[in-house]
Amino acid sequence: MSAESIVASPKRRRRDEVRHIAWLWLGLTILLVLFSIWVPARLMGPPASPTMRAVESTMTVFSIAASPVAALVWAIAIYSLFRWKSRGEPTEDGPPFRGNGPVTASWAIVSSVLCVFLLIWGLAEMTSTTSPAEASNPLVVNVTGQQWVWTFSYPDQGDVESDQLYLPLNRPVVFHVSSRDVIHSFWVVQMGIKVDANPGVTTKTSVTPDKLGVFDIRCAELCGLRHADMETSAHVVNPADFAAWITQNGGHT
Ligand SMILES: [Cu+2]
Repeated sequence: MSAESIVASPKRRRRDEVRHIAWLWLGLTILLVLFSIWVPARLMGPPASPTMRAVESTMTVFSIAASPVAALVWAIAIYSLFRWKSRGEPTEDGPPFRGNGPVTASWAIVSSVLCVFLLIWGLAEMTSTTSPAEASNPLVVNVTGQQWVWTFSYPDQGDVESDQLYLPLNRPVVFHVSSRDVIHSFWVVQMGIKVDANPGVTTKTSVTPDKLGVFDIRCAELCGLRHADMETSAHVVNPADFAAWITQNGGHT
């Protein structure tokens, strides 16, 4: 065996290892991208507002952007687990990342590009989803959290009060959210809105429901023993049915 072939063999082995990890990375990236497209946005049921649609597309885009990064970590971890396993005390350390110029440079560049992209996307989506507050003729609903129920009242409809939320289809709603005791969090799951309910403070959030049906309202802030039971329903109905419901409960439209 010549001197060159003895020197060349660890180099070739290193190249093979890098190639195997690259294939593993590619495979895992494809799997994670498919998962990102199909799973995260569907976990909370069909969207019932433009806000929720924006939230879901953000979840999908962020998951896709994270896929190659997560896949790289998993690929190296899985490969190390099976191929670089050392029985007993390891005799030598691997080559350090710090001294590897191309790796650190590409790591810094890719991370920066990803962060800037996610920041711009996040800010743009945040701006687009907070705009319904300025819409004309919004329906105002006061939301009060207390251990462990939600109460809704309609100040412009004769202070009708209910433990179920009723909303007319396609009309912007502004929620004035508060609490009687501890901190709760008002979360209308399929409408994509969630805001803290603080005692002595009114927080506002808004949404335009654009789908008929019954949706989930939960408390999203641990608030005591029966926090998990602090849930109710949001009923999105036709405007005529909403007016009828208000009248039935002693209010006026
Ligand atoms: Cu709670």
